[in-house]
Amino acid sequence: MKAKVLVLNGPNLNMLGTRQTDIYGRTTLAEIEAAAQRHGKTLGLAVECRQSNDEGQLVSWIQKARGAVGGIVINPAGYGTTSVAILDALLTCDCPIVELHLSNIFRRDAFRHPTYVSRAARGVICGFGARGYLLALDAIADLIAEASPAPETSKKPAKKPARKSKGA
Ligand code: DHK
Repeated sequence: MKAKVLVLNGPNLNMLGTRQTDIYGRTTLAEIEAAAQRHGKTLGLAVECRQSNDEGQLVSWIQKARGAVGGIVINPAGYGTTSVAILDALLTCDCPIVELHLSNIFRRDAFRHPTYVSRAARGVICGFGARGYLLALDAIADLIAEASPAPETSKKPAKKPARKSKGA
């Protein structure tokens, strides 16, 4: 069965393609999601994408994902630096979490980092634009593969020949 990966996008990311294109690029969220789903297929992952401008909605989706997905990619957008609630929800999940930002937040205003989400994330990808989502899926696919037990390859040990009883 394909492992499921949830790709979550926070506030204002529904406006990608027209919003501050010098920073976030011209790729729309629909294009990013389609590319993520295509890339997921090549990695053997079932990618489910969701976006919300509401903190509570994002928290509810993370709660539902708990135990049901093999990994989470999250671009928390503005909630990264404000939402303890999203951090707490992520901390309840055992699966690998990758935090993602289209822009390199470390080259931008200091208030954009650090983020709360980083405390729950296995790693952070930022500054690679829309390509970052594909990199995040690569990372999640590797982490899932590493965590799953390798298939049995060794042959059963050969049976010891039965000992001849004395006098036989
Ligand atoms: C997107 C946002 O909306 C900002 O609030 C973050 C992030 C950066 C991004 O680069 O994807 O600070």
